[in-house]
Amino acid sequence: MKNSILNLLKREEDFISGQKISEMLGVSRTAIWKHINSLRNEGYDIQSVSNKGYKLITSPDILTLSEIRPYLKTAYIGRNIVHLDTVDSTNTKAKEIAQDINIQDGTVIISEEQKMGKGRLGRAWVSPKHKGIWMSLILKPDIAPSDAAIVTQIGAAAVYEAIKDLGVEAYIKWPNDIVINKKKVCGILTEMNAELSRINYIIVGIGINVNLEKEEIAEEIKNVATSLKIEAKKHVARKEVIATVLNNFEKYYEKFVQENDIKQVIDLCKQASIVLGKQISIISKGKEIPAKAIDLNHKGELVVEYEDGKKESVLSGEVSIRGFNWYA
Ligand code: BT5
Repeated sequence: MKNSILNLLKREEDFISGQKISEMLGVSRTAIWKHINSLRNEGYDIQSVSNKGYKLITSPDILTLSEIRPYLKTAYIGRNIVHLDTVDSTNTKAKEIAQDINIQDGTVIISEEQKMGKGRLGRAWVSPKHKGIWMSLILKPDIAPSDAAIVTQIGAAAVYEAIKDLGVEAYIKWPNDIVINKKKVCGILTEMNAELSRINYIIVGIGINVNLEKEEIAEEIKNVATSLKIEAKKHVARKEVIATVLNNFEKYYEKFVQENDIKQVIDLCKQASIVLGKQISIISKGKEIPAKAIDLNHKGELVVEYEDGKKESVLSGEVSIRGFNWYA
């Protein structure tokens, strides 16, 4: 009911009377008044004038479906949003939710903050309240488990394009980082629950630093992290960025799962790559092996050439890579 009232207020440019809301939605005026107060507590600025009714003045910067929907062009991704004020990790929450086999494909878990955000290999992801986008997509594709890694590249391409729309030049650091001016603005953590030949679900966790000022960046990541606000030099609307990421994501993801076509994504990831053509070190099982990054194949694997001339394609998740002097 609260959402229906909010949608009415959003549609109406002028005041709308309590009487009219009550008739349209079939609720008492006392109930409307209660819902209006609850919306005010969430940060909606709603003016009320006797004999005129209610008028929405401003909406808060929160990432509920009501706020994101006006910008969303997807058929199903993000059409069901679980919005949380706080959580340990949206990926962990998404896994819990995905246990329900009836959960809608494309459900997105979004939290205003994470207390224990996760990076890869047990690393932590710093996720302060209202300052970023911390979300996890639940996907149930009918693809082979061995093809799942490509979904990280789809996520990277989707975020990269959304950042480009802000007029900021970003790069993709294979396999799961987006960097601006050599600092990380986004990380992606893809997790999977599968049997040998069948995927039960994939969770794509996307973390984007949005409205952090330089001095708000946590001490432990100060030298490696940046935010969209720092780079775009302006406040950035999180809801618009989320919608753009989901719109882009669905476009590429559908092409992949329906037509097995990943060309556009790979081309984009190659074009935006900060890794290709560079000397890197492959860090695997505690060992650093120098190599040159030469290509990204159709599976989203990085093709490298070792010093002895041997070539190999490296699976995401299997290794970490570190360039030289990328992070100041
Ligand atoms: C990643 O891991 O980059 C994957 C991050 C995924 C985060 C999202 S948020 C929503 C969803 N729910 C979760 O719990 N996780 C996902 P990795 O490549 O391992 O990088 C981790 C490293 O990035 C850390 O060791 C830090 O050095 C750095 N880091 C941590 N927080 C950061 C931040 N907010 N911005 C930039 N760098 C950060």
